[in-house]
Amino acid sequence: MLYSVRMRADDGQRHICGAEGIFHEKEIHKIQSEYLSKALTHTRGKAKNINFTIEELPVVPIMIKSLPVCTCGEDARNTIINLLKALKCSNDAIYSAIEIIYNQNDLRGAAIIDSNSGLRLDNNKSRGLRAVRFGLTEYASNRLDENIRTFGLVNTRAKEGLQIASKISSCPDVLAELCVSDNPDYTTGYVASNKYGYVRIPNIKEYNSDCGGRVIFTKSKIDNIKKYLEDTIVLINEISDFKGNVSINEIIGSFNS
Ligand code: PML
Ligand code: MG
Repeated sequence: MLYSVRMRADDGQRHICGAEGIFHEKEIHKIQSEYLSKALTHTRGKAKNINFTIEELPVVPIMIKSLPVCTCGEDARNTIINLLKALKCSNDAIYSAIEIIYNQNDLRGAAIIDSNSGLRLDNNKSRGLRAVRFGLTEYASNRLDENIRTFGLVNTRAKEGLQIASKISSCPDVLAELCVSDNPDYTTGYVASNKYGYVRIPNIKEYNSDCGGRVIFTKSKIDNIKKYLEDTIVLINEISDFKGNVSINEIIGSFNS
């Protein structure tokens, strides 16, 4: 039997952290204690409320492949803007996303932005929409660990980031996602899309800043996205290729030639 295990922690006022996955019954104890340690030792501060949701999956999950991964070490702001422009997000949409990510420090889920008008479609400023009910098969989890080791990435961060980005991009209404970790000591973020994959961007924010969050760019109505992100159960059963450092021109150029 498979279970969705989710944790969310706050300090009474501000979001501290969350974690999530799909696991066999025999793994739940171990995972719950890992999530508890994460909440109690987080660099955003001391958790005062820690909530767990553990539920048996009511239906068989949709199986997907993770996004391909690369890293672009060029100027972070230019990389974000160039990738999002190449994905046909308007300037208004790109600048509203940057404003949300860099000027807000309490966004728990993802802000949803119309990729043309740049208007924010979800109506709860600090909540956003949280993508939940996703995980990895044991095979995919081991393959992902191997790749993360080979490419010298930070295991927990990249592992969580790639899973959530792969679920979000598998939603047919999503054009792109921009993510900056809200952890003050983690300064690598990404732009994810079906077209260009999961492009990791180092130095995306200042060290010690607790800004961050996720913005999802869409062309459709909020309802379609909300249902998919919150309710559809997605399990990653295959891991796509990993690459090392790739230039922005190679990323964008290889699709336009
Ligand atoms: C987070 O901490 O919530 C976001 C993780 C971003 C991961 C970027 C990476 O691949 O290293
Ligand atoms: Mg975080």
